[in-house]
Amino acid sequence: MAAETFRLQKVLETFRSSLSENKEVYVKYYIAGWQELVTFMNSLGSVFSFISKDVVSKIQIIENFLSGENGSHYATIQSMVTYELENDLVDLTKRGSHPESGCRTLLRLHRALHWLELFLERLRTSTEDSKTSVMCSDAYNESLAQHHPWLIRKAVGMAFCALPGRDTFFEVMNAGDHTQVVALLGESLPLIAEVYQITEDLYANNNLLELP
Ligand code: 1PW
Repeated sequence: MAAETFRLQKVLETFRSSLSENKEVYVKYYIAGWQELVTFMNSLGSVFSFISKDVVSKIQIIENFLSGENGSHYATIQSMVTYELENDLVDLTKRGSHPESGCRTLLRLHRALHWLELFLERLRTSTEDSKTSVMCSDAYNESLAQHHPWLIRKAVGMAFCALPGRDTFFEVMNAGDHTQVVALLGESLPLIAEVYQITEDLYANNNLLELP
């Protein structure tokens, strides 16, 4: 169990802080947003631990870049992409001397953010008899699954089956009653979607969407 309690409000706040005035994405807050989501996954029980472990290790890789000697180049996703590309720090076609570049690591989180966005949108518009496992796997099949090999898809599918029900999800979000959670989701989702789209366009313009 996580020591810290999750609050949906904090996710909203970190993603809000991640957007600069000229629509660049601050890596520090993007990662902080993910950190919150890890706390969320951990509150859902141990079935999610293999998923959150991978996310945690990716957060760590990016944090190491941020606190390293070239950290200033990692201030925004935009500056990271420019810096890594200009300095040949990205394996573009197959994994070689830069297997864990900031660009490829963040791309994994970026793809997962799309899943999260689709899932939270389903949760927001769900009804009492909607099943979290179905919402989660529909969102997954529409997004992240295309990037995962069979074995991972199987394991992820199994984790979904063990998910708690809709009421527990709403409770874990820790943002008041159902109506309040739905309202907060309605406020958070456009922000998450905007951060996602900015990153998607940046990666697309630089041909980085298929980094190995
Ligand atoms: C209920 C809210 C949950 C939202 C969190 C979504 C996180 C999804 C992460 C799935 C991870 C499954 C296990 C790890 C798979 C890795 O192989 C994969 N990582 C991701 C984040 O997709 C790809 O990373 P890799 O192997 O290319 O380093």
